[in-house]
Amino acid sequence: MSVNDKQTNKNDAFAVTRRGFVKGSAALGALATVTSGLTLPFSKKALAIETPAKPDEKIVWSACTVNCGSRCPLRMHVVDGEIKWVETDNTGLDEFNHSHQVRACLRGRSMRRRVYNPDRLKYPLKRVGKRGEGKFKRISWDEALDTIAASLDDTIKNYGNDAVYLNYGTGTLGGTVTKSWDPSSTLVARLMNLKGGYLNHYGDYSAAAIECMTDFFYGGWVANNSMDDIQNADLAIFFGNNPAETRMSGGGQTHNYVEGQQKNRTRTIIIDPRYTDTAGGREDQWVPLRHGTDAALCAAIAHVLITEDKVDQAFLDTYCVGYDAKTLPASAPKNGSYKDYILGNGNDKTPKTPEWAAPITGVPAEDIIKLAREIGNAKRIYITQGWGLQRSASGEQACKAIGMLSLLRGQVGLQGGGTGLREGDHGYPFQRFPKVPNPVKASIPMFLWTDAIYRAHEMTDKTDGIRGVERLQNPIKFIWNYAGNCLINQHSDINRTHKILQDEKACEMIVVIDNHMTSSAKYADIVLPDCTTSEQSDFCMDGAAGSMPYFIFASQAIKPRFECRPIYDMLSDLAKRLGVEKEFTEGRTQEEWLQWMYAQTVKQNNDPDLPDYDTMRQQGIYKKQHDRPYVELEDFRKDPIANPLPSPSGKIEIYSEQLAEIAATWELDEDEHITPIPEYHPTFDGWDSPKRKQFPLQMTGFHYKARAHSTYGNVELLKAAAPQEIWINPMDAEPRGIKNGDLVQVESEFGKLQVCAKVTPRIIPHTTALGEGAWYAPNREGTDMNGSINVLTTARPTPLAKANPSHTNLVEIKLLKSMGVKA
Ligand SMILES: Nc1nc2c(c(=O)[nH]1)N[C@H]1C(S)=C(S)[C@@H](COP(=O)(O)OP(=O)(O)OC[C@H]3O[C@@H](n4cnc5c(=O)[nH]c(N)nc54)[C@H](O)[C@@H]3O)O[C@H]1N2
Ligand SMILES: Nc1nc2c(c(=O)[nH]1)N[C@H]1C(S)=C(S)[C@@H](COP(=O)(O)OP(=O)(O)OC[C@H]3O[C@@H](n4cnc5c(=O)[nH]c(N)nc54)[C@H](O)[C@@H]3O)O[C@H]1N2
Ligand code: SF4
Ligand SMILES: [Mo]
Repeated sequence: MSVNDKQTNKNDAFAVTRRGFVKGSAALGALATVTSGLTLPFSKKALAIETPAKPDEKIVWSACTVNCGSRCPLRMHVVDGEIKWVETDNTGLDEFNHSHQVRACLRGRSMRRRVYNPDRLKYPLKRVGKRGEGKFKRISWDEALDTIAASLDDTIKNYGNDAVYLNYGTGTLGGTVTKSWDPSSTLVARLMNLKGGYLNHYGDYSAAAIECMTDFFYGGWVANNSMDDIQNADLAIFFGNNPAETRMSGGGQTHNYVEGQQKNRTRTIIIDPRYTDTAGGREDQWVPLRHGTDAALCAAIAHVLITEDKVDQAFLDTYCVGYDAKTLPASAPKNGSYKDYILGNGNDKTPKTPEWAAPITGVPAEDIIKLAREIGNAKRIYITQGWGLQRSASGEQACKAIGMLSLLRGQVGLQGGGTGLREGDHGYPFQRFPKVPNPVKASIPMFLWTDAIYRAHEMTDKTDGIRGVERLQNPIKFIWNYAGNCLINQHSDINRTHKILQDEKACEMIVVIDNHMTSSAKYADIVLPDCTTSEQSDFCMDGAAGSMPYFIFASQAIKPRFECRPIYDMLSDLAKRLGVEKEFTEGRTQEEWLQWMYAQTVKQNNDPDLPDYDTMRQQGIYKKQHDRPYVELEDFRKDPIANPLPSPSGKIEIYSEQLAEIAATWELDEDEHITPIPEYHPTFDGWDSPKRKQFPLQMTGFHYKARAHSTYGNVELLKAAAPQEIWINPMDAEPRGIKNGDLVQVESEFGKLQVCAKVTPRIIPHTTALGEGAWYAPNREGTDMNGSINVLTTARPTPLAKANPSHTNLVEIKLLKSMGVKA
């Protein structure tokens, strides 16, 4: 399982997993190893630097549950029922690979400013203006819930349960009762499934392309060794992976990366169009490359490895299918192997030499050769990839192409090696809120939810990747939007979404459940004000942890503000109106559910160090230590016959017959490529697109330390610490008269925004970069004034996964106002 926002399945060892598969999954790895783990119980080795509480002050353990890939405890200092200040973990030894402190980042430490933010939702609201205008009137909880119940009944009666959709939302995915992702594990899903179900989606904004590709490559979700395994490698390569920003907590990967790299002085190479904070002087080399060209770079590296005889042939013969003619499936063309493609014996007759790749990637041929030789000569190579490069127009190809490098060098299943995919880690198995199965079988690719509002009737398995049924029966008429800002802010092409949501006859009802008046909340018909984590109790987890899995008991620190109610209470009330209250609550309160989940966890783990419920509440965090980093697919490596992969061949499918079948049967556009082996092809809106005449600059996005997506985006202090700005190289800024700090307009085919320029050689020429998640704030002309990237992005999906190519964009930038700021 991956280390990421989507830790659900990893820790969720008692639940049915979507990403985890049975053999070699981290979920089971965790179960298998946790009992042999080295334990550093809280009480024995704690190094508590307790800030003395004032007489009238209480300290309550809470947590930050946002989707940032980490998970942090917060210790709330409460006086007179108000949070006065926020600290973080102060337990455990501050040592690598021991019970280290899980320290919150600057965002979590500013939680007070989110709880007491002026944007806080106070009461249930009903829309009175147009969708998006933000005009609402206050209504009672009774009116809000009655309206929703009536609308749900109507929708189900008039269309069917498949007209009800649970929009993607990750705002509180770190909770258990409050969990907002994946949709099937939310309380909204529980309620809907008791009423006949809802339209499913598969994939997500994070990793849809790599998830889809690993299904064909490995037969299911596969992660990588945990990042602390870098201490066992000679060479570490980070393809578009930036843990210093995307895994910021002290409990997470950035800690493992920094400490592990230091421990072994592991040579580290960063491959990214930007010089990232993860590079930040710790790297040995930065290889800047053009966005969307990793597949070409990897093909050229493979060319050097093959021609210089650095390939682990025995590994490829034993564990893989389709590297060369020896293991190529009978159905494949004779010259269809990966080796044929690389050496130029395939249909394109083009050897993928470094000289071929240089003009595509922007990386000089001699640098590619040097890089390939380093890979060829290292014994243990920890190759890891982030997800930015697969959030691109050909993301499926890029992630598989990178995965190939670890295969060519036979690194899979070895300590200090890995799969070349995204880092995994040990998890602590924790009982989740029980799920109710969804009777509706239809499932859409998550990125196509807006399409399912207005063109559902034409969406089939072969045109739009519909699963479970051949074609959709009903358009989406009712949207639940719980803890998400994807109704507008986080979904691509905001101007398009805006238009689709304007039609109140198309999608008839939108319910938003949030803490703040976000840009998505402005599109709601009914807004329900939710409690924050500080205002209720929950178990919190699902953060990247390497060899130290942990969970947090977050207790209620303050009373609910205004008329906010916890999700469990509001949905229990709605369940009553829908006639399923007994089934929904099973007679338990939220606190009783927490007790139940904890009791189940204690029972199923058989872990003598787990404290009793009340002690756990006092203790706040429970940490478990493993004796070594997590190794993905270790069992498969040891014995591939006894532990086959769930792929059709039981092996790693470099050549996938399933993909060949899809390529032959799906309806694809001229510029869309699905291939059974990983290949590089030019893509729409890529570096060589004809559109560059009008929009000459590539623009990638990135996940920014200022926010977790849009969450924390309304905290002024954070905005000042890490301002929203577009990165542009001096070579591109100068001819446009742009200096550092100047106000610029960024325009794409889809829209316009204003933002300040960061003129820096940390981004390659002809590419710009903008952090995603700023709050959409259009002026009257529709130009966004806050630098919200999705006014510029495309709603066109990737060919195979039908995923969001959020980082593949073409723009032009012009100076609006010189600010006279010195660089
Ligand atoms: N252009 C571009 N777009 C992107 C991306 C990109 O890289 N580029 N990244 C994509 C990715 S990977 C993701 S995961 C998505 C993320 O998109 P979202 O899942 O929408 O994430 P957030 O923007 O953080 O929105 C979370 C919402 O939950 C709310 N919230 C927080 N805590 C609570 C709570 O306790 N209760 C309730 N009810 N609400 C709460 C917040 O106020 C916020 O409105 O964005 C995607 N969009
Ligand atoms: N602070 C913070 N942390 C977060 C989040 C957040 O919003 N804020 N979001 C969380 C979530 S939900 C997710 S899914 C993850 C996202 O994690 P990622 O998807 O890994 O993060 P990104 O920043 O989108 O991309 C990582 C790097 O890829 C680079 N990149 C872009 N295009 C290419 C390319 O074509 N090739 C190569 N080699 N590199 C490229 C970017 O410049 C960036 O430095 O982060 C999580 N962590
Ligand atoms: S935003 Fe992430 S890293 Fe920061 S405190 Fe919250 S959970 Fe931790
Ligand atoms: Mo994500």
